[in-house]
Amino acid sequence: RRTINVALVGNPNCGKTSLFNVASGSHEHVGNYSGVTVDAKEGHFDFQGYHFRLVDLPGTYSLSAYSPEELYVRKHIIDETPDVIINVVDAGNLERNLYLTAQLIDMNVRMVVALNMYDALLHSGNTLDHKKLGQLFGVPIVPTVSRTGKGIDNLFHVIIGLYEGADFIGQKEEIQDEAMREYREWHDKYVPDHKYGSHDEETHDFDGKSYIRHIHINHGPELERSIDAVKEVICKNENIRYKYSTRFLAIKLLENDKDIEQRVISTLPNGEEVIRVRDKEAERIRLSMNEDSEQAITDAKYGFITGALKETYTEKNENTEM
Ligand code: GDP
Ligand code: K
Ligand code: MG
Repeated sequence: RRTINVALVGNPNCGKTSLFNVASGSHEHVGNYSGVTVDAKEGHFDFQGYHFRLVDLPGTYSLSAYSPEELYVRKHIIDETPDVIINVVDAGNLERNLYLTAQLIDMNVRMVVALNMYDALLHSGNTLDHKKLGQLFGVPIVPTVSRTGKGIDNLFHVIIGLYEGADFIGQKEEIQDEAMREYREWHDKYVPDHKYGSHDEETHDFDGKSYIRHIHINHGPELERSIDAVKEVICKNENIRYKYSTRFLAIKLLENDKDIEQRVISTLPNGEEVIRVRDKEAERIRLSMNEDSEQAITDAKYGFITGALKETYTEKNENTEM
């Protein structure tokens, strides 16, 4: 029987542990990891002929290196290489929750969004076109209610599909084209002076399984130019088998991430050169965009999220016709 390794990633209080409990069942063996300061639980269960190993990771708002939780989650994703990541998102707090989603997309991981607290969203009268939001993000989005278990079967069906290689967003040409058409319409409407919509295929050899992301979050022409420049100098090292997505490395370096900086310097033969190119690009961004590259990257991600939500999320009072 095949084992699918799955990790739960999401903001604090979005319902990760509830999802973990309802999926793994309270009778299953649950053991705390030993030797780590942050709390991560592991559970096992069978579904549709597959064995699942599910890890409940600590809650985090970001994947930067600013807290032990953030570093721990990032390290788990890189070192444990889960087959699929469930990004649990609180449907009542989309803008903040989707920031982490945008960072996971940079990492090029196989992922599904569990749109949790869906009961509260329905109850609020606000509406979300989650299929369209999924197209804009290039990630399947499945509504769930962790507290009752609603939607959890759907979620794990999608996970099996992702594991077996079905790319729910990008594989079928017509779906992809439709997604890109909507993406461009959204972009033209809401982002007149930035080009966020991006169709950039990147193959990432993730734990021996090749995986193609069809949609990246485009950070605008200036930043994308810098990301490409840093990526290019990283990719000079032909013999290195990267555990990280090189795009993620480039973005993290432009965010002045000290942990990634250390890794690059200590493991890449041309590490010093990579840092020099990063410094040059960061300076170019500071001059051309009039803000530091870390802030520019954050702003670009929030710009993308805001635009995507304008297109898909409607407050109750906007729905009411008078
Ligand atoms: P975690 O911090 O991400 O692990 O979140 P928890 O699983 O501890 O859940 C935080 C709170 O949200 C708890 O009070 C849960 O009962 C509640 N909760 C979790 N999932 C749902 C859901 O889908 N709908 C509603 N209404 N509440 C939920
Ligand atoms: K909690
Ligand atoms: Mg929890």
